[in-house]
Amino acid sequence: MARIRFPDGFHWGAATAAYQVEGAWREDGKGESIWDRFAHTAGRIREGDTGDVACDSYHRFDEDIALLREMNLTSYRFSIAWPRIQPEGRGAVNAKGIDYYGRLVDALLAAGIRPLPTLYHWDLPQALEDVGGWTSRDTAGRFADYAEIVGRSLADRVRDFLIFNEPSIFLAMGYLAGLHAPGRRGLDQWLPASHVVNLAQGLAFQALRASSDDARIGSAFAFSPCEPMSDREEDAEAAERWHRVTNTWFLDPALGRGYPDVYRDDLPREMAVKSGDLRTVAAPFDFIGVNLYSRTGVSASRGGPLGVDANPAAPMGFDRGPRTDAGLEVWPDALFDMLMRLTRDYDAPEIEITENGCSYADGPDAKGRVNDHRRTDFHRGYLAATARAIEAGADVRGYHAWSLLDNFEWHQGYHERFGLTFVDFETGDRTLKESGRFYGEVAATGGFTT
Ligand code: GCO
Repeated sequence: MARIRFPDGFHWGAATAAYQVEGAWREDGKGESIWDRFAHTAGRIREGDTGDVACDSYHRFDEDIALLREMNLTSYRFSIAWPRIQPEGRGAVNAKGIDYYGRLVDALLAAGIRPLPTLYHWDLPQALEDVGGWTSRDTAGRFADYAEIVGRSLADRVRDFLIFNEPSIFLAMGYLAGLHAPGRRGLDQWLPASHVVNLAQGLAFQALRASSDDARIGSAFAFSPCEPMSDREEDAEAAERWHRVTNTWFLDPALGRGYPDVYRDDLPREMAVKSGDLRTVAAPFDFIGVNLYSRTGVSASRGGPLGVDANPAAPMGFDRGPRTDAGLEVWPDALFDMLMRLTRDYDAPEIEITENGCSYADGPDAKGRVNDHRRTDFHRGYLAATARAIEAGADVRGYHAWSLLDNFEWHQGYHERFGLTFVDFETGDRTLKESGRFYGEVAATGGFTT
């Protein structure tokens, strides 16, 4: 038996996102978001599910905070819905929206829990989409205005901010594959949109910094170590190219390293990069948010714009570890490897694990207990990997389980359950799962025994 220990002051947290949990989609002056529009469009979401009610956290956040307390957690990562703050994505501020997040923050602070808001977890105001969305440069300026409002309203009580959640995912799913809102498809959408998001990130960084000198600012990126699926040289090269596109496309420009040099010569033109832009995208983050679920198997391929086949999930990809219900391989070394690579490549930055978790469908047994032992095993494995990385020199300050609650899992609707808490979507009732109890013990004692 060995004792896994975490440093004193380590942040023990759980994460959610506005559209996935809040519900109240048109209450108190909230504007329509691209996710409202998308989910209300027939055929987009599994079984026609929507986030109209979701976990009803807009009305039930006291229960959410009670769960955080029951698990002894010290950090809550949630996101702010831009269309609650500016219903049309520009102009006048909706006081009721600001008031909602102010009340949430105050209640967290009163419970001794650090608020960690994300400014953008994918719910762009539909009014901005109607005039070009993330492919329009103007959206970057609108996002900076919104960031300024959030800073002005909350920075007196909130110190830690995340700007974006997973730009690589929302752009790939929403602008390349068309599976997420706003359902656009094509490299000619993805390329300019990814540059506008980088511009927005730089401008929002400046706006938040202006609201408070000691704000601690980061973004949460989707990371997944890219591993060649064979020992062929060309697969190794493909894996490295894919790493630079998926893992660092939104990090390197922010840190002054420009766009990863992996693509075609005419890239800057296709992305509509203008002179001076590489200064605007600068965002010298105080910490890097790491969202990580699994590793990605990569092989060279003649098809596809990057000459790469990348397989994070079933039926392709690696399958040495067991698979979660979402088809991802359980592979704790993925987290260790990624933390160490960031530590090496970026000079030991401060890191917060902003998401890590798994989907399993377990529900209540006859006694009402949810014995989701596979989720407990998952967190044991990834937490042990985190502790190992800290010992090896990674500066990891916190860990946030995705998710506090079972919630609306994007185009999969309510089909995938990622929560430490079971949610009955008929009644909204919440039941802490056994994995939540385990995690609560870890948070209370600063470690666990293997
Ligand atoms: C993401 C988002 C979350 C998801 C989670 C599970 O990573 O896609 O940040 O909103 O719900 O990752 O897929």
